[in-house]
Amino acid sequence: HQLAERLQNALRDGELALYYQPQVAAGSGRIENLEALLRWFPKEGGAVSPGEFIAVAERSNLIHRLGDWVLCEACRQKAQWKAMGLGDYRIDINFSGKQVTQVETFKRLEACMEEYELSPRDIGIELTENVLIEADDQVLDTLRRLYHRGMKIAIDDFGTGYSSLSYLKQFPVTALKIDRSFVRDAPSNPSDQAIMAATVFIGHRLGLEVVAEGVENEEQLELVRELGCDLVQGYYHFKPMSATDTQKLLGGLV
Ligand code: G
Ligand code: G
Ligand code: MN
Ligand code: NA
Repeated sequence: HQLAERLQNALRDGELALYYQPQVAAGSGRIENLEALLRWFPKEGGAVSPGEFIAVAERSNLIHRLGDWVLCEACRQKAQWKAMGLGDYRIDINFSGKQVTQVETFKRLEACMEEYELSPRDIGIELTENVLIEADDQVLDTLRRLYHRGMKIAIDDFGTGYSSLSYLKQFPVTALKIDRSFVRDAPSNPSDQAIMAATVFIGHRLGLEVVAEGVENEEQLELVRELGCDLVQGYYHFKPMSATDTQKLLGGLV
């Protein structure tokens, strides 16, 4: 595949970057955490969206090298910001399907965290429901160990997968991220509101944090606050930003 080849060269030529999108407290708007989002800036050829090139990487084995780059870069960046005294913001990393089939993925994460002298509270993990349900016992044991060491583990795109609610009691998770498809129309759509209210209820009863994704305007913010979401992430507060811009933002807060 031509795109897979371009991507392989991009990895070698340093064309990849992590962007960061803050998650804020729903009530105060205070920045709490950062989600790391992979971006590709080709020196030649057209731009490719993350959705597209991550899917291509998933179909080849490139996803492992790409994923390893992401987790090490996130650890490096977190260590740097920590050393600079730029506040205590956790960086959350996305893991895709194939990565989570291999226990080595989490071993490399732990190795990188050790290399940069990070604690389990410095880095978080985001997994989708479909990915979690396919995780084998070895991976689940590793996730449980990380969970017990205090690492935050979020279910991404919650409510859009194929799994049943029973996994919420089996799997080591600390947060639910309500998919932005529910948030988008919620102000005028009672069904979306009902699903979000139910998610907040079940999440809180299970002791989980609930994050509303894709909040783009005041109406959506008002609603997710009323419904009791703990954290908010979306363009209304911040778009994903380069490391340089994120650093400026965090520097202005200390
Ligand atoms: O940032 P954006 O919405 O364009 O991301 C598109 C998709 O790519 C989202 O589903 C997001 O979770 C995923 N994604 C972004 N960065 C990473 C990454 O570093 N690793 C993996 N596996 N997926 C990512
Ligand atoms: O699948 P995941 O939730 O990890 O994907 C996050 C993606 O959502 C990122 O690509 C990010 O760019 C995108 N995103 C973040 N905030 C908003 C928002 O307010 N509106 C929309 N449409 N996309 C958003
Ligand atoms: Mn995510
Ligand atoms: Na999501």
